[in-house]
Amino acid sequence: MSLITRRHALIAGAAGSGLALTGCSKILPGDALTGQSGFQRVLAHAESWTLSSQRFLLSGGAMAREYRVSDISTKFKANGTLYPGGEDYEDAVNENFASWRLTVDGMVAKPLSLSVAQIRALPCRTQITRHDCVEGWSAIGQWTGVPVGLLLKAAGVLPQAKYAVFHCADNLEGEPEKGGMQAPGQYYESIALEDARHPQTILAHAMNGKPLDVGHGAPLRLRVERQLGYKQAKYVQRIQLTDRLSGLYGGKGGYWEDRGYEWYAGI
Ligand SMILES: Nc1nc2c(c(=O)[nH]1)N[C@H]1C(S)=C(S)[C@@H](COP(=O)(O)O)O[C@H]1N2
Ligand SMILES: [Mo]
Repeated sequence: MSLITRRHALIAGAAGSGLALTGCSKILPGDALTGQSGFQRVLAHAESWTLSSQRFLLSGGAMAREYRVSDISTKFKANGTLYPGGEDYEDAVNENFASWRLTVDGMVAKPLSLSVAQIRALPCRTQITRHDCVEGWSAIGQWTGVPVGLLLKAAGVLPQAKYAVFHCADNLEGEPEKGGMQAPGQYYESIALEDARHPQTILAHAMNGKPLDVGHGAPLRLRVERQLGYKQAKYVQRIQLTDRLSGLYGGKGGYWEDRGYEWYAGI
């Protein structure tokens, strides 16, 4: 293929694969958002985020395969925690996550605190991808959410930061019936900034066109499409930017990593 044809094919691909973000904002009454500086700050970066995603693709950046609507699995197993324990999460479900907040903090110039309503109103990306769990099952689902890179841009990641850590609301019990001896612990995950800024890395709030359900991580879960299932943190409350993983929980960068799994779980 000549360079020019290839370039045209890539540009057509960029348009077709939804790298231009679409607004999710129609869902919300406008006045719910006024005076929210964190929210405005994210919006202000949307255009430059779209451009950097297109540059990523044009420079040959590798995308996970995306599927068609007809490929979506009729059954997508929910795995690990299916309902976080504790009254706080129960209360959050009962009020439809009205007071749930996502914070972005740590090594950032301007920390963010956003409600779920605000996140749903931000520019979003929709992608149909295959989820692969190490337990030996896969499923294809459609995910809609705000690009993590856009949130990071708005928070102003400091140059010394190396990782994005995703803190979850659940304390996963060990699963001895599956042969494991895992001690219970808070679920968390971490990825390199390069993966956090990948165009397909999103904080999803919808699955298959509906608000994310509790089993699949309501109200917000990570999708980092070129990695295995256990990296796809559910029930995300906080994204922390840091330069080291050693001081957090077991020190290996994730709930399963602390129990022996690989940190870089590439597919
Ligand atoms: N917070 C949290 N995130 C999690 C888990 C979990 O137990 N708690 N399980 C992981 C594993 S092993 C898999 S395969 C996927 C399952 O996602 P699903 O429930 O949407 O299928 O979530 C991952 N993220
Ligand atoms: Mo998994």
